Amino acid sequence: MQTEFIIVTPQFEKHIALIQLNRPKELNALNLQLMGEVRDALKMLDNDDHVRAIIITGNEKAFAAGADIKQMAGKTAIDMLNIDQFSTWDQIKKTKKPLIAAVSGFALGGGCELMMHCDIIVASETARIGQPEIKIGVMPGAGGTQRLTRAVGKALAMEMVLTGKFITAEEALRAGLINKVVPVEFYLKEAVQYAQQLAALSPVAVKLAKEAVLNAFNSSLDEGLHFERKNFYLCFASEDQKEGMNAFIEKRTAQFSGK
Ligand code: DAK
Repeated sequence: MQTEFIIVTPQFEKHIALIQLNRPKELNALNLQLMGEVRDALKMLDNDDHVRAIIITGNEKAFAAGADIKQMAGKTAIDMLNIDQFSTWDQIKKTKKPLIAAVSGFALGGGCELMMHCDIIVASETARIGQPEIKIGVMPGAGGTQRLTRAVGKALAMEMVLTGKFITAEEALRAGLINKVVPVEFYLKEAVQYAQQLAALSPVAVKLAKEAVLNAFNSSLDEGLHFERKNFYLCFASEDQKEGMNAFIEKRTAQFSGK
């Protein structure tokens, strides 16, 4: 895949792919082309049978400092409507395989929103996370008001969205927004460790479980339980279910095939 603003490594490690946002001078500001590249890479990796977990990262200074303000500044509402960035974000949201964010430095605006599209979030102690759109006269547009509120609750979400304040990685961890904070030299390694754990499991069960957890945000408890039940039954259609349970009984490590 030809890319200008991201680096895609489909076999970063066995079964693990890496997408690195790569506009360092602009703190990985998410211009339209970069977002299109992320969308296309995720689609490709989601369809690649060798890949079982995908890490998205930036660099030490920035995961991403938000959508590209310079690209957006002169746009009209109709330009924004016609560009239809939502279709790109909607496609990213459809990724079935587990996404792990390895975050260091700034994760702001669209950067925070991209981070929140990931299923597991590892951050370095230097991470600064926020939805500062209010300071440039707009508001979050890619799910920030919804995903952030569901993750951290009304009080902190209001504070972040209405004042634009950044929070530290430690604060994000305490608020339930992220999974782990590590010293800056380890944030990618830690993300790889999560990916290795996931890659060793049944890809079928991981996908179905991810889908069921995400469904919790869109459904009543009863609807969610019903959905979970269907996915639970579906696990029993896989060879991986037989392999996983037999391996337990035979006291050996399961070898999951994704079938
Ligand atoms: N856009 C464009 N360029 C950016 C940028 C951004 N978001 N963030 C940083 N840069 C550029 C700076 O302009 C500067 O470029 P030069 O001046 O060197 O050419 C370079 O990166 C380094 O930045 P600074 O010199 O400012 O670095 P500092 O360390 O002093 O400050 C900072 C770092 C992150 C605190 C600061 O750069 C900053 O406040 N950046 C803007 C943060 C921000 O407001 N982010 C939210 C943007 S709005 C949607 C989907 C998503 C969105 C909207 C719609 N749809 C689906 C419809 C998302 C919107 C947003 O994210």
